[in-house]
Amino acid sequence: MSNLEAIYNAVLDGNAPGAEAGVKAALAAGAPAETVLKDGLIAAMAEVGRLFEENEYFVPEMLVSARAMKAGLAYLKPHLAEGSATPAGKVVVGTVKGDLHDIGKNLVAMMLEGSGFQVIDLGTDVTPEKFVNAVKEHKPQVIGMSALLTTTMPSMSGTVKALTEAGLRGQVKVMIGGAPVTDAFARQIGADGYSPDASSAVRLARSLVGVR
Ligand code: B1M
Repeated sequence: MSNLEAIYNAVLDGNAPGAEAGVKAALAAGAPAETVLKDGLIAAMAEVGRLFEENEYFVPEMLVSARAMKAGLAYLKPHLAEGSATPAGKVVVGTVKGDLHDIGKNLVAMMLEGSGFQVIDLGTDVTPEKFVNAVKEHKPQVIGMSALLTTTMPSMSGTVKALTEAGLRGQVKVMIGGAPVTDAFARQIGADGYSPDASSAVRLARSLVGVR
């Protein structure tokens, strides 16, 4: 079994030490961090989602798989950082109100930090008011919202409205992402951009703050 298969199986089995050991072994064998992420960890979570849809996995299985993914991700974090000497800007990130999914958001935060952004992570279940208060307090150039549930996507629109009502919309760019989110939805709610994954989120944030 290859190291990537070992990572994939460990995440599917909810085996956190196995996922971490697999990531360690794959990196030691020379696999690029991006490959370990995409073909090992992310591929496994996609399969977990499929199994959940097919009623083969239930919430407890999803939860232990998520823990295993996080264990692998924690070890991978320093290897994903692209590193940049110039501070690129400040970004406030969070998963929107009612939504507890944080793996993708954490990945985006990690990649942003790695490319030189200062990241203020508000965590999960973040209300529009909390985003507004964070903009007042931290004065970021960008806020980044993540949603994994179709039912929580409207909270992104709520946050854009709350920023407008607070007179802050002109001071901060808004970027959004998450599996059910689309470019069309971003345009519909008046966000400044959407990205489908963590690498493109970094490119988007850099373009929003005018850093090449
Ligand atoms: Co949930 N869940 N879940 N879940 N879960 C999904 C999202 C689901 C699609 C599964 C399915 O049915 N196939 C489904 C949503 C259906 C829908 O809305 N249409 C679902 C459901 C239904 C639920 C519950 C309602 C289940 C229940 O209780 N009956 C419940 C809701 C809880 C809540 O949030 N209130 C629930 C709970 C959970 C767990 C807690 C068990 C766990 C989350 C643990 C955690 O995050 N700490 C969980 C998991 C793990 C999943 C799946 C299997 C995996 C999500 C994940 O981590 N993917 C997911 C199925 C799936 O997505 N295939 C599913 C890996 C991650 C790297 O990808 O998050 O997409 P992703 O992030 C990507 C991009 O989207 C993008 O970049 C990331 C990296 O490339 N991105 C951004 C994300 N945010 C971005 C922000 C940006 C830019 C890009 O800019 C700011």
